[in-house]
Amino acid sequence: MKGVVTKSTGSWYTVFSEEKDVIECRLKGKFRIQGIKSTNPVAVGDYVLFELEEGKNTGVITEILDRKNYIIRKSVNLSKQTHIIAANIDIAFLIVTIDNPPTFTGFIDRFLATAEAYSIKAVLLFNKLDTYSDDELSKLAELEIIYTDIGYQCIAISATKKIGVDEVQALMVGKTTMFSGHSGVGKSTLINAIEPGLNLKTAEVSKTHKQGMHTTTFAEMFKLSFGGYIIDTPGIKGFGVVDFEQEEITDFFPEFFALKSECKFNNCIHVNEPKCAIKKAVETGEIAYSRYKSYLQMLQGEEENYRIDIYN
Ligand SMILES: Nc1nc2c(ncn2[C@@H]2O[C@H](COP(=O)(O)OP(=O)(O)OP(=O)(O)O)[C@@H](O)[C@H]2O)c(=O)[nH]1
Ligand SMILES: [Mg+2]
Ligand SMILES: [Zn+2]
Repeated sequence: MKGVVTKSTGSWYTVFSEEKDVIECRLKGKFRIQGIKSTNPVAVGDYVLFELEEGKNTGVITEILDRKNYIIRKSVNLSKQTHIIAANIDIAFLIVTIDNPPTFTGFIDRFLATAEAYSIKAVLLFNKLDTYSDDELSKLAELEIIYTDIGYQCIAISATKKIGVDEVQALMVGKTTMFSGHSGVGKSTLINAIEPGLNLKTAEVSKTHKQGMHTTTFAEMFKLSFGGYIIDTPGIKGFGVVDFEQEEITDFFPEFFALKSECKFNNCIHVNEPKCAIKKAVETGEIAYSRYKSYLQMLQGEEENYRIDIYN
């Protein structure tokens, strides 16, 4: 039987199938997927083949079908292990809040670069619009210009006041989409606004630390009544990128990629080389300085420190 993994909690996988509706499955033996060393061989969104276990209400996953794509990150803790966030996604929405909690450009750019690397369409949602001060509104406008200019759709929304939610929903119809972002940005709240029947657990952001409470603890995929699936994910602290080659990082920044043929050296990494079109574009303001800074950090393999404000 064929099904799709909607949730994974350690050794058990919840699989949704036409024949059986929902069934809890385990993995058969040892599973290894070529080329990926990850903590989870099977991810939410994976299509799998499974067999029923005799005399039980459970199943055994025997095969993972080819993935259209997947998005992976390196945990920023000591283990350095990689984790597949989700597979077979049509759009990865990154939910950003300017404050409460703050989402900085280093984090946004790592997420976008990773989506580029794995050929996944990414859209930025700026949530909690109802709470923005004038300063925050101008920061929002600045970010919207930066990201729209380089080809990313940006939507300013309020999940609680239902501003812009219809526009997000329209993009989700008939697709498998994913909400990602720091804890407390409103991923689960937005899903509740779009599909109220799901009634997902949400929690207030800590007032003293401006951080979310890590309310959602496992990625989970839900079927949408208007067609399609949404994957809610647990808040992520940092987004460690997975071993990119220095030279290929340019290709994951679309506005760099568009200019790189104008660099004097075709293996230019845009740091110390003369006649570098990217550095020149940063000087003239054609490329945003925050993007260049994120690029340099990724080049140096630095883990982003998401508490440092790098809007400027
Ligand atoms: N004012 C305002 N509050 C919002 C909005 N969206 C979400 N919130 C609040 O933000 C808090 C966190 O929301 P959650 O939906 O739990 O956030 P999450 O991204 O799912 O967080 P994790 O599950 O911890 O990753 C809750 O108190 C929500 O009510 C919004 O548009 N405006
Ligand atoms: Mg949540
Ligand atoms: Zn260059």
